[in-house]
Amino acid sequence: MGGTTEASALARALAEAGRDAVFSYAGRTAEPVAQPLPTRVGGFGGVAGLCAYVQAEGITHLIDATHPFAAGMSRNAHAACESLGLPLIALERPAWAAQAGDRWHGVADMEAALQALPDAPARVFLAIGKQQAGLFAARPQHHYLLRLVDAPEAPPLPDCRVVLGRGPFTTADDLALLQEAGITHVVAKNAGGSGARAKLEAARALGLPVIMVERPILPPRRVVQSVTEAMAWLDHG
Ligand code: 3Y8
Ligand code: NAP
Repeated sequence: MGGTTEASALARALAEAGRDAVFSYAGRTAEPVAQPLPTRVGGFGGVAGLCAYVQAEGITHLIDATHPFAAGMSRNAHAACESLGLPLIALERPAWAAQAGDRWHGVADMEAALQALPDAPARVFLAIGKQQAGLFAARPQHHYLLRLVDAPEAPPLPDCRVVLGRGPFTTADDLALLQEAGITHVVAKNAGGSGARAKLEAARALGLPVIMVERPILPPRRVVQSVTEAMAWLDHG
């Protein structure tokens, strides 16, 4: 189950090893990056749909390489594998940790991120995608810079500017973006990994505060942090 840089790296390793595997996208973006494996796109239809798919396809192992904030998918994968007795591991990168010079304000969820913004008008880089951007309409006094994968049908917020980008991003580009947009605050999810870290490096360089949303709590499952470990698990279970 893909949708991350690590999932794409795992797909390459599986293809190179000639393993019988299928890659799964939710279908959130218009043109997801092509994978070197047979690929399915779209939801399964909840836990029951996932169980039916696994049985119909004769799936023997499930690797949840979804983004740490794809909590619904991870919970469903865990429930389906529990009920079927199917081997499951998560391929998950470590959370980011604040470094010297970082000005992070940790919050539990996106609602708390909204509350953490100042009352006085600010210029906020909302690097959280599209699905939760609407929450920030409750604080219309700020200017929002949004980075999305696909162009939205309508502006997601009253005072906003949208830039399009799929990532992985570079520090130089994010530094230029934050400076040129006169950003005063960054809102980010603790995605971990390398694909979205650039904005944190840029914020540190500019001394900007980052409102960092912690990861959702997921059910206990076996987690590996590298493609090598995931491949070894497939070979030895
Ligand atoms: C559809 C597949 C690869 C995978 C690349 C990673 C890196 C770039 C960073 C910022 C943050 C954000 C967002 C982000 C990152 C990687 C990785 C990662 C964050 C694609 C992809 C799919 C999605 C879905 C999309 C969400 C959105 C989130 C944009 C492909 C590009 C903000 C998460 O328009 C929408 O509805 C977008 C929805 C879920 C979060 C949201 O709530 O809006 N990802 N992202 C996957 C599917 O359909 O199953 O289109 O090619 C994958 C990647 N996104 O192979 O190189 O590994 O994390 N994705 C966040 O971290 O906050 C961007 O802009 O700084
Ligand atoms: P989510 O809220 O956890 O899941 C909602 C529903 O979307 C799931 O119940 C499932 O539908 C479907 N779904 C999610 N991921 C899927 C996958 N890989 N294959 C098939 N169906 C999937 O999901 P999300 O947070 O929107 O994430 C969607 C995709 O974007 C995932 O691939 C994730 O890795 C990627 N992504 C998400 C984020 C993020 O910030 N959330 C960031 C980067 C990449 P059914 O119930 O119908 O099966």
